[in-house]
Amino acid sequence: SKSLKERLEELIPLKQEEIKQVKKEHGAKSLGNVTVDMVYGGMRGIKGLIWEGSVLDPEEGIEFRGLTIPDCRKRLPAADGGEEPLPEGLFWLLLTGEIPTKEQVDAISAEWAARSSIPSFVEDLIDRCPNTLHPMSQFSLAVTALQHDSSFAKAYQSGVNKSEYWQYAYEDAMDLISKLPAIAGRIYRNVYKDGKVPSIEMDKDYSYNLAKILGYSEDKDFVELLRLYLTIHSDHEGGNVSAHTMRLVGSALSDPYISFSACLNGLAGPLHGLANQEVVRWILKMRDEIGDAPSDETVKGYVWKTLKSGKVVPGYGHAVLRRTDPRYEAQREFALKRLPQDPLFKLVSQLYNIVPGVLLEHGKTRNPWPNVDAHSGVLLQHFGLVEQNYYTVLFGVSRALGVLSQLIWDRALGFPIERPKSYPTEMIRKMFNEQ
Ligand code: AMX
Repeated sequence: SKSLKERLEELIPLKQEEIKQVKKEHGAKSLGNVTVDMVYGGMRGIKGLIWEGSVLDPEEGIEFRGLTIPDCRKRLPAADGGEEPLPEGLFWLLLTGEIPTKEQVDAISAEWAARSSIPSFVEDLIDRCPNTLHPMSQFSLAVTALQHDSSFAKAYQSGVNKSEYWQYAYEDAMDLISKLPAIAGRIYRNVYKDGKVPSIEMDKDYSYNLAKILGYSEDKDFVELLRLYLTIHSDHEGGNVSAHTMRLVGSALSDPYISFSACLNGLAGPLHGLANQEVVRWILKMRDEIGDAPSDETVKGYVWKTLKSGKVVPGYGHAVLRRTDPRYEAQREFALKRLPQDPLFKLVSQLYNIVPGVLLEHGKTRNPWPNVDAHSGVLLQHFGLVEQNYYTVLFGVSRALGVLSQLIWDRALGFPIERPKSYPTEMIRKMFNEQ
């Protein structure tokens, strides 16, 4: 059967042709009106990006190339003896729009394992970071340093033809994804353990190897959790901070490493990926204050206290979604099946019953339902991965699959440098006062 790159090579001219047609037929049509409120409001609702891998419907949630999360859990290949989808398969799906065979997925696992080693200077760089430097900063710094070996940057310098850019972006993307477990694992071992980093096994899948390097591969349920986790955090269409940053920086033909490093810096913000760390911190604080079997009334009081002190309830709300995040639901199903008695999971479930009502009563939040981050940390806690500051690193490993697959397409489709128009407030006033 075909390799991923071979399949992509066949698909690219078809997509290029499709886009040519779409532009010819619909190029001059409007996608909607842009109001002044939208421009002041973080561009919410402005339809301004093309993103092939996934679409986020406010009511249905995320679809990866038309597949919902329950579809992916049913249809993407699982590991031998496992149930959850292998993220390798999701990467194939995101890139091609096609569901791979188990054989094709196994080939990706083997390729990622084979490309997994990192240069010794990057190891040294990570080892020299003080333990007090946030794991996300170490992550971003190490990814930037990997740029040393970027084939895209080298090809650009040597004057390669535009039509070949995607091939170098592809090689960098594959290398970068392959090296993330070694980087993420080293950071974890340095900051929280004795700094000894186990080696990757060439005949194992990506999630197993990441679990191994972190020190949790003996627990089969943890490995399964990681497969699910890496699948569901991968992509959330193009406008979220991490994805859009990747696209924007890449549009300057910055190579995949430095583009992804920028993406990670965006993911490290507390309103975005860092929310998973904030959620656990907030729940543990709640437990310290009101105990681990609080009444609903006491929990309600704690939620109100957070809101009244001018803080957000982490893990709730979303810029686009208007329902419980299907990524939350998938994790809840996992917990109900494998850790129903876990005391922190019980608190998470209790919050699920209480927080939406409080947020509705509070009346500000457009979406009172939980997002992906309301659940992920508690699952990791259950398996002993209790270091909250580390959680966003795992989110980042997963996000690489989504944003790098799109970056390959960006280069294949020859997308231009991004450059939206901006105005100062004074010009907005003049524009309309003079009418
Ligand atoms: N708790 C309290 N207030 C909230 C809230 C929450 N969970 N979610 C939204 N609000 C408030 C906003 O702060 C805003 O208040 P303001 O008018 O005083 O500025 C108001 O409700 C309206 O906001 P919105 O339109 O509902 O949301 P948004 O699109 O501006 O922001 C998000 C979306 C996710 C940043 C916001 O819901 C939030 O801060 N949630 C908590 C942090 C979080 O869980 N982030 C993770 C999101 C998922 C991800 O990216 N990983």
